[in-house]
Amino acid sequence: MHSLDKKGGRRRNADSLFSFLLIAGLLAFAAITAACRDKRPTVIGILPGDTPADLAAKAARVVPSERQLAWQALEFQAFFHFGVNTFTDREWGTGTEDPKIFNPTEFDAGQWIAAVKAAGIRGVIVTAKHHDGFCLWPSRFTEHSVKNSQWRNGRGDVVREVADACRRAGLKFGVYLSPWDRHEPTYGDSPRYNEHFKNQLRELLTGYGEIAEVWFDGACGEGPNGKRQVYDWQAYWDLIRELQPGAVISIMGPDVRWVGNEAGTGREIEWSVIPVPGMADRPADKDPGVISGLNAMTPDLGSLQAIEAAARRGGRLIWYPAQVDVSIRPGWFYHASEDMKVKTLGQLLDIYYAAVGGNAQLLLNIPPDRRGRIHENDVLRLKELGDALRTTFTVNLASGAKVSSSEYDLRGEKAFNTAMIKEPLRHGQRIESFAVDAWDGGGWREIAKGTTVGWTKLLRFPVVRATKVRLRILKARAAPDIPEIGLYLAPLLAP
Ligand code: FUL
Repeated sequence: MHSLDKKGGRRRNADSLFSFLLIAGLLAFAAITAACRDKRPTVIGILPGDTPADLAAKAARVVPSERQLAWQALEFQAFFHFGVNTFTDREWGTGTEDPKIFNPTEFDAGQWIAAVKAAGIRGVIVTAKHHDGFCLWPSRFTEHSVKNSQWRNGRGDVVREVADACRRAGLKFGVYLSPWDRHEPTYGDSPRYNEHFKNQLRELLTGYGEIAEVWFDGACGEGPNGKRQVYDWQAYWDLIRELQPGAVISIMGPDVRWVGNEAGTGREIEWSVIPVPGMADRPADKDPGVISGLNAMTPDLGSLQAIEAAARRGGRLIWYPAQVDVSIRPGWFYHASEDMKVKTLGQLLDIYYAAVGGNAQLLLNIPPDRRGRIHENDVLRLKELGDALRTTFTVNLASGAKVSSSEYDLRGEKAFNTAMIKEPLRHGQRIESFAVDAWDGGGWREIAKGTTVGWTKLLRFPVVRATKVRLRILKARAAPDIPEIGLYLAPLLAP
């Protein structure tokens, strides 16, 4: 009995040990799988030996970082170019301007934010320092700033007031800090200027609450005999990651790329997965080769052919989404002579549909005037734009539709002229081409088609009346997650 018990007891012990190990093993396996899922690579090496199928599979596995996803979800942001140029009527200052000329008479950051919020804008970026070196905040590291202006007797801080107004209104806040500085005497003395630049960055990153985006301009007009500054990008990026880990670093940065023009047009085919030269295992923010190795103006950046060509040289695939920056007026800064040249509602809608509806984020510049206010003409246009977008996108005629595979039963006949397709990007960007069909009672009729989808694809077409629609994925790099679809009736604009 005893021995039996013992044996039985031992067997029971062995059984429970086995079950314990099995469960522990399964749990460990699940944990490892989950960890791998969470840490799916945002960079994947590509090699000359990779086949087109290998490359498509690799491209489909690159995913955005959390900060990139949050940035993409903003969709539409405002740029504010404001500074000494506003008072000299120039686009690029020389750096020799007297700070006293900066004197907005009715400065009102709340008015800026209300104006852009009316357009549906969700974040803003202010030119804390443009190429002329004049700082809109009272930097401790230069005399060339608001502290030596007449505005508020030198006690004002534009960056603070805009940041506070954003917070009150629930908008994200970001800063443009021009690396090129025509005023700063240390510019061109590379190590000293790099320290100076980091000091200024630190002030902005620690003194104004959450910063959602840091925008580094690539422009430098020094010319052949000009100063040559070697920027320490890695040090700038490390500082941002340390002090504002949620901020994306744009243009001369690893998180967001310039779409390649300032006209408000994106690419018809816009991939967020882009091949860049550099070390296969190096995250984009640990290798400034990302910005030196990519020409953002190249028409085809992310097709499989572009990836194949890049793979022959060796490199890596990174998540590098596009931002479309464009001004509501011809210039970036305010010029009274452009008061009648504010883009029309039709032009702004075209830009919005191409950018936000073309897998990019729209950064629309609205320059405050010499009063320190957004001019009435721009305010009106922003409101018109917001009204048009709200009228269009408030009622989704496909919501509540009965969905079977990718067919949407609209529960009765609906009239629509706009479609929205969204690809769940958490798992990567995969769709290469698609078509939308409507059921006209007797059969399916193609009403729209397109190439890449990504964050959002917006399609406009003549009014369609249908009881059912379906989405056909024609080509994908890997099986895509089920896309979301929206159908809308946009009001017709008066010509
Ligand atoms: C350019 C600058 O030179 C312009 O002045 C403006 O700031 C634009 C957004 O970027 O590179």
